[in-house]
Amino acid sequence: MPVPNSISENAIFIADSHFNEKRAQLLTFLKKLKSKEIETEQLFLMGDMFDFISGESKYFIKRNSKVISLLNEISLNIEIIYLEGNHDYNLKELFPNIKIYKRENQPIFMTYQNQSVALSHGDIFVNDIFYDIYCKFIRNRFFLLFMNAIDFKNFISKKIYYGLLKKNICRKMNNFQEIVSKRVKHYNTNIIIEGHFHQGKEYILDKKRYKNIQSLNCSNEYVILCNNEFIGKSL
Ligand SMILES: [Mn+2]
Repeated sequence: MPVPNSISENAIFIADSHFNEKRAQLLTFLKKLKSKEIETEQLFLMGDMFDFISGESKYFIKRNSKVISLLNEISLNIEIIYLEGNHDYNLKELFPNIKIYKRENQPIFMTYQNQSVALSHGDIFVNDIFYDIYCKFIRNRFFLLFMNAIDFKNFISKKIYYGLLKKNICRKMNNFQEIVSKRVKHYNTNIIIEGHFHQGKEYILDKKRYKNIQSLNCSNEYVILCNNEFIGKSL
C-alpha cells in the first residue's frame, strides 16, 4: 500500500483524456489497469478526465456510466487521487473510494524521494477574478440542479455534448514556457505537476521542476514516475 501523503514509485499520472464517444482512451486505459496489463498501486487523475461531468448532471452520468463504474471498481484495489478539472467537478458522490480534490483545495502537497511536490489540475492561479467567479458559478449545486430540472429531453445537455465533441483540443502552445515561468512563481515546492495545458513538457525554472502531464487524448500516453523521471508510455 502507498505511504500516506507520498507519491509511490511507479505511480501513474493521466491527464485530460476528455472522455467521450470519440475519445475513448480513458476506457481503454482503465480496462488495461483492471486486467493488470498496466500495473500500479497509485493512480493520479489530473482532471478533465471526462469531456463533461458533474455530480448533478444525470445525462452525463448516464453517458459515462461505464467509465464511472470501472473507476469505482479499480478504486477498491488501487489508491486513486482525482484532481477535479474545469470539465469534471462535484464528483465526490460519484466516487466514494476515490480521493477527490476540488479546485479550491488545489494544489495538494505530497512528497516523493524527499522532495516536496505540488499537484493541481492547472486552472488555478489565473489571476482573473472573473474566471474565479465563473468557476464558482458553474460548480454551484443549485444552479446545476436547476439546469438539470429544465433540461427537457436533455436538450441542453445534448447541445453541450455535441458542441464539445467537435472541439479540437490538441494545439501546441508556442508560448508555453513563458506561461510556465509565471506559474512556478506561485509554488514553492521542488516539483510541480499539472495537467490542463495538453503540452506534456517538462522544465526547470526558478529552481523548480515543472511537469505538465500530456493529454491522454492528444498524445495517447500515460505517464509513469520511475527513478525520479516522468516517462510517457504509449497506451
Ligand atoms: Mn482543463
